[in-house]
Amino acid sequence: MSYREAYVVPSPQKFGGLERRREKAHISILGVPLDSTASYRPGQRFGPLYVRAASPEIESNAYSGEGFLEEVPFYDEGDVTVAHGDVPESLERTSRVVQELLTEGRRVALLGGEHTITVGALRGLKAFGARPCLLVFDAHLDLREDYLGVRLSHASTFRRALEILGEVPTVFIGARAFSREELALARSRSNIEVITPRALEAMGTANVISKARRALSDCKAIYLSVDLDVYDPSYAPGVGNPEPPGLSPREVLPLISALVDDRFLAVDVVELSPPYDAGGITAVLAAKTLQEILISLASRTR
Ligand SMILES: [Mn+2]
Repeated sequence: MSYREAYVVPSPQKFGGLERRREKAHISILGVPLDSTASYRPGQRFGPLYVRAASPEIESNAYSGEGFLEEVPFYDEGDVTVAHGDVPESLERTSRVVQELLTEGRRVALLGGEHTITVGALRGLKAFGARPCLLVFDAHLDLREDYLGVRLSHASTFRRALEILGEVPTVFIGARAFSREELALARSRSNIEVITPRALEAMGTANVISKARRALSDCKAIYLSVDLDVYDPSYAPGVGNPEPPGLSPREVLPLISALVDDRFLAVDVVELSPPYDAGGITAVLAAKTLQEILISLASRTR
């Protein structure tokens, strides 16, 4: 029995509303409905469901490119069976399934779930034999050693990532909320770039793209993580830890489209909390974001 058969349950709704043949797909969508360490606004366990429900209701064309979702050879595997309350076990299952999908020659697009799921995904990449650089869209740095004594916390995601991967080149875009210690850690590492919303405004999108490309130029593999709280809360109110002011979709989507290339083995879109999603607009934006990622990935990996 494969790990997928053991730990993944099909979702009643497929991303994009599209029924696909698994054999013909080389990108797998994998929901991870974990919200065990949510510290402020829980409900991320409903994230994958609400993104899938919103996804068929938007047009399928890319915002920044020429592609369409129906041209992307993806398959929606369903959701990892999260062991609610047992974060290590939930991450272990995520890691095993991600490793297995990569071994089958697939790329993996994870749908959160709280940001902690990234740790499970990165362990899976490492077990697969990859040591990816990181491209992160997030209001936060998530570099705390622990959060209120909890080491496997959504607030410590990239501290754990540094332990798993070592000091890989890492680019944070949209970061604006951090502790003094997190900022000091980021500044002490020459291969960590932090591009705040104010820096983005001052530099302009084209310069941010060049800077990020330079920082990631030596990477053989890259992992993209999009925490929906990178967006301004007016666009994305339904997240675990909203932090004003943030980026607009007109800034984020073109950056994603410009930076994603064939080195991206896995990606995630995390932190949607539907119970706090006034008007359901964050779920729609999450669907749009994942769609943009998938189209960019497919157009550069043919
Ligand atoms: Mn965040």
